[in-house]
Amino acid sequence: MKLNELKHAKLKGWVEDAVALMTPDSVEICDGSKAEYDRMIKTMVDAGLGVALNPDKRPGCYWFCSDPSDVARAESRTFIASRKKEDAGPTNNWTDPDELKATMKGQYKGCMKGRTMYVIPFSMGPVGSDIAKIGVEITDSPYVVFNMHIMTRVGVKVLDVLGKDGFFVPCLHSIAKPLGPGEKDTVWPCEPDVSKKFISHFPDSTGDFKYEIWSYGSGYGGNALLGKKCLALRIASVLARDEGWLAEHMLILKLTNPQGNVKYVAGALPSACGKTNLAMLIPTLPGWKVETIGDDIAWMKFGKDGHLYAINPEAGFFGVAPGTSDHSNKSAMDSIKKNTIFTNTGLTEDGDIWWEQIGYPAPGKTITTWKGEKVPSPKTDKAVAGQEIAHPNSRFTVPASQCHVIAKEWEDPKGVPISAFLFGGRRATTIPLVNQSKSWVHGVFMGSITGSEITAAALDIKAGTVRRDPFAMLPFCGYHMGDYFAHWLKLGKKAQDEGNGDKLPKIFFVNWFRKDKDGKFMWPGYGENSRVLAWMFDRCDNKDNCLETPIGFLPKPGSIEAPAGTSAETLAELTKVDIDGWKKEIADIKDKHYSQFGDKLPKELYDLLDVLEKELHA
Ligand code: GTP
Ligand code: SPV
Ligand code: MN
Repeated sequence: MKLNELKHAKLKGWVEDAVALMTPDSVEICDGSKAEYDRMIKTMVDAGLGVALNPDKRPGCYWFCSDPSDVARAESRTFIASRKKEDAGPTNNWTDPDELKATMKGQYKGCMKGRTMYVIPFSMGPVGSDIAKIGVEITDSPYVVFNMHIMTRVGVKVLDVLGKDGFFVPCLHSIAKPLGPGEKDTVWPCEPDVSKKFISHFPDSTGDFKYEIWSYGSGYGGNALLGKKCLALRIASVLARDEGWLAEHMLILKLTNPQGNVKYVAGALPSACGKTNLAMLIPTLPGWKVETIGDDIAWMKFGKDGHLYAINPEAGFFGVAPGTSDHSNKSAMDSIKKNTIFTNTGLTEDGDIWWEQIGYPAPGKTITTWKGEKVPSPKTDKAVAGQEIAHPNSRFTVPASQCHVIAKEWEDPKGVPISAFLFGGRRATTIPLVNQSKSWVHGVFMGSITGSEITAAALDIKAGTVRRDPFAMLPFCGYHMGDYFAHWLKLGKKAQDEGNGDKLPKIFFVNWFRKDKDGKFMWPGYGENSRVLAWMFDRCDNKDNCLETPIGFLPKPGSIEAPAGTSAETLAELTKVDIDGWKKEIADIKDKHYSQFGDKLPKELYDLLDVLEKELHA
């Protein structure tokens, strides 16, 4: 399709302006077809930037490696450029939107020389459904085009829904590597100087568009696939605030108990803290079943019946590769046997992928690392820090429809009614295995104080140290985090005022990541997490399986059976109140976390912190 065939005048004008600014050699409007997908991959493979994997082992699969500067989200280069600084809040980077646009326009000037500009119309959510939102991404990266094909719904059908004047979020993206005459890419093209990358959001611009996303210099993941974190979380969270719904960094799963009763659970865990794994979990508890609705993002609205309904706005999974094995996540391993894009994993001699903790040692004498170096194949699959074969944030991109445990209702535009929320993080100490909130407000309190060890999913911060990541939304909330807490409180209060308080999801906090004094995980995790899901399921039915404590409702002894290999003492340790640990936790929240929100912090939350402090000292 050609540019002049676009029927939507505003869209056409926007693309024409981008062409004038970025001066690509040609322009293509993407149709979302399989032929287009194949052609984009071929462009990269022919240029030597990707490798077709062995079709006997991984049919339809490809291996790509990025520049070492471009392996994860760049949080320090992510901006919420609201008109007023205070609307971005203390947890976001802010720059004046006019200044930022002026800077970025300077960078965008001529940035697509020698390349094709692709225009990708995409839908987050089933095409044409009331809850879906349309975006259009302009990019000069074929890699972005085929990943967007998998992660979103792309194509002409989206333009049909847009019609002549439908709403869309413009998403501008360039890898920032113009080509001179005759010049060819020899490595992953991007801006290698991290300080020149930008992932900018304009949530309330007054120009032609109210919401805009401008990304420059990175071709990787959430920096470049702009439907995901940029649109479906940062911009959508602003829309959700204004329109009374929720856009969250949450997996959605369908849980069926041995009696055949179903509940849907949505869970927020920070990046690389277990959402994909939980969404596809294979229960070790007999008779229980987990099916997947989504693994990263949930959009939720109240239905007329007072229940909160969730959809997964995405169409694929962009999952963390290392740690994925037949033991930890067989459903993911089965899903990625074909038609999958692998980025920054290792490449074996026989044309297959490999990563740390894949469950078997690398075959063959040598293996190619994500940096393209041939090294001796490791004899075990254990990770060795600093000698990674796969980058710790290496990922697979796979269509959700290829997942064997995808729930049949995963694309239902109505969504699924949520019975329980879980929040959690990666905490070596203090935080128990599971803890139920005493009320909606207490649940919001729990979400607001979430702490987690930093993982490799973000580029420029130190992995391993604990930071507060409220609701797992720290890098993804498009406005002031204090207002975000207030939004959650407001939705709960509204439901209660309308007599629907009992239909609100119950709220839980989980921690799979406690460690013993030798640094070993105390809880086996993965499939064994089904024991916690089962306990939560019964809690939703008000079963007598808990004890009230100052921090919340903890499992009654015996209500969760210890998995094989976990002693009763360990389980008791995991489910008790660590009074000293919590005292430290509270001091940290007061001094370093809540203090930054000033009078934007809802009083109810501060009050709960005071109550908790008093009870722990009593
Ligand atoms: P994003 O895609 O970055 O949002 O990550 P995610 O939250 O989906 O995390 P994912 O499920 O991909 O897990 C990240 C890492 O945590 C992987 O290496 C997993 O093997 C590991 N992991 C997941 N669940 C568990 C668990 O229950 N216990 C332990 N010890 N590790 C886990
Ligand atoms: C995350 O970091 O939470 C991800 C990966 O899901 S990315 O799409 O790169 O943001
Ligand atoms: Mn994520």
